[in-house]
Amino acid sequence: MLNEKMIEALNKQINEEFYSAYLYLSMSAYFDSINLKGFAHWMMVQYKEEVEHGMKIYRYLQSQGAEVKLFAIKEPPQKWNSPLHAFEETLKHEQHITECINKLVDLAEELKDRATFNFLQWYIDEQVEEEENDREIIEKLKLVGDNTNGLFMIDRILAQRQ
Ligand code: OFO
Repeated sequence: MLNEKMIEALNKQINEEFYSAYLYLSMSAYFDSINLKGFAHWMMVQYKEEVEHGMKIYRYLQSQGAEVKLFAIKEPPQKWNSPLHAFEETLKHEQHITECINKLVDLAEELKDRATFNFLQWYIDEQVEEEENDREIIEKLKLVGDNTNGLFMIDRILAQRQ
């Protein structure tokens, strides 16, 4: 049985994950509007992953007999100054999510909640991977700068994301 504090924190994290999904769906629409279909595809895959991150917590709460509570999802931005700007914002957002996960792990430790501590390890690894992916794309975007051919080359690479 989970502690009330942990149930509340996990329900808040579901909201964080669904906001992440909403943010990346908005970015997908933005990239589509500037004809960068590969970028739009990459963000659409990311959107789906974030929904799954939220649903994993949703199912975990249910498996522990705890109540799932869904809160209002805040409105994401709709425009960015450039693809580089969008990815810099993505990395910033993921760093914020990493902090949220770290706080959840701290709480699990404080409460000696071993099941949740164990459950959260997947998210720790996932955050390392997500931040690394964002940093790689940022580096590529910085390398090509204003070069349109370079940008379309990255677009073709991002189109391949499964
Ligand atoms: Fe982007 O990892 Fe969940 O939020």
